[in-house]
Amino acid sequence: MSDVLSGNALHRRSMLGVLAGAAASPLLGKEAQVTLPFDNGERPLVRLPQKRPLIALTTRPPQVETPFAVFNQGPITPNDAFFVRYHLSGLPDVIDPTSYRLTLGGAVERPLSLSLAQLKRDFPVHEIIAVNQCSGNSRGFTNPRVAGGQLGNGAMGNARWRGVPLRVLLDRAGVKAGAQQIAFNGLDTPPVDTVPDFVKALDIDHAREEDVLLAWAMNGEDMPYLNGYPLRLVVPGWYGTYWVKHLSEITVLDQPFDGYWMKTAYRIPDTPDGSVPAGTKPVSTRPISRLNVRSFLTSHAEGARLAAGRTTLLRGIAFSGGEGIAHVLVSTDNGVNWSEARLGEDLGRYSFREWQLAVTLSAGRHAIRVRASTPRRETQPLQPLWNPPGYMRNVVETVRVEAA
Ligand SMILES: Nc1nc2c(c(=O)[nH]1)N[C@H]1C(S)=C(S)[C@@H](COP(=O)(O)O)O[C@H]1N2
Ligand SMILES: [Mo]
Repeated sequence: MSDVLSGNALHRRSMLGVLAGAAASPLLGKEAQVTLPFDNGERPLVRLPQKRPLIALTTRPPQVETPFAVFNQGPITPNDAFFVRYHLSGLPDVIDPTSYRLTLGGAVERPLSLSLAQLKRDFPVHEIIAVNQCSGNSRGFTNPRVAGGQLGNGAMGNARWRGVPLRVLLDRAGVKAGAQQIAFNGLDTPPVDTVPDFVKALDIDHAREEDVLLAWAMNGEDMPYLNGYPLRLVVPGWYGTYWVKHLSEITVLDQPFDGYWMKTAYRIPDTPDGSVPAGTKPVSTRPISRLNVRSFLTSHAEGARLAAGRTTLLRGIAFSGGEGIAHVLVSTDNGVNWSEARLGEDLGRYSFREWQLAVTLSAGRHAIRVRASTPRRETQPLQPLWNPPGYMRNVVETVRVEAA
């Protein structure tokens, strides 16, 4: 029985309800619904185990995004507000932390089978703050529209992850010469045999980088059930698809992994920026990898009203695929003039970085735009990039406000 399930009776009931495939409990009343700012953007708010009400995309499997206002409350996304994404409806109904084992096998000298207690006790512990963002975050804004989960901007979050570096376990097992990739499998399963199990792979050199973790804690607590209890892969700087949850099986391969979720799904056009002209098909594709740079205004929502002629503090967040943030520029006149925002505390190169800028706006409507860049000068495009799966949106955002 997991810590989650052995908690209070209410928790236990709702967890089992979700895991048995019952609908997540919808909220009632006026607050039950939100509208994301694109066509067919009406979404119910739902309650899932260990979560506050979040914006539902699907309930089976559970897929929810974070209400955007949460990102204005600090650079760390609280566990109970963190988004949830699953592909397969077969979630493990009970995970017993005493019988749970992580296996590491394949092209190694000494295969491992480790309990959670051993993982926590017998290896060096490493912590990192990193953004987990779904490749399809913001897909609902894609124009022309594309198939896939129509997400707003809430399929991302920033947390402090604690665990053991994968490299340490690889060294303990002794990777054989000629190993090429490492495959990762979790405890969730396909509902029917025709759907391929969710397995992801990393190149061996990448898997050996010191920041790639097998994490059991998130923001100082056990991994929330729906974020991968008891152990998940953390691949800082890379899209969430690689961050395999309920991780149970690691396999060292002497050839590239060719499972569906690498060979067919989660691929982007093999062009420098991963895009193709809107509505066209790529000639060839490659697996998605690093996050591109993004920034958001979090202090003011579309249509917000503020006082004209007075100082207003604009605030927001920025992040990149592992380089940190060098500059955030803000325009209050739809991109004609730009001012440099002041950056908040540096929590590491994979983290959200807060920014703020005091502005005084005259009466009238203003289009606020935010543009971040990295130390190596990667910056956000002024026009959206497009690709058929609707991945990697990072256009300079525009929020219209009214000063009066
Ligand atoms: N076992 C398992 N791990 C998974 C997935 C999944 O479906 N099953 N989805 C991946 C995808 S696409 C994303 S974006 C992240 C989301 O992490 P979260 O649910 O903790 O927010 O989990 C990844 N890990
Ligand atoms: Mo994802």
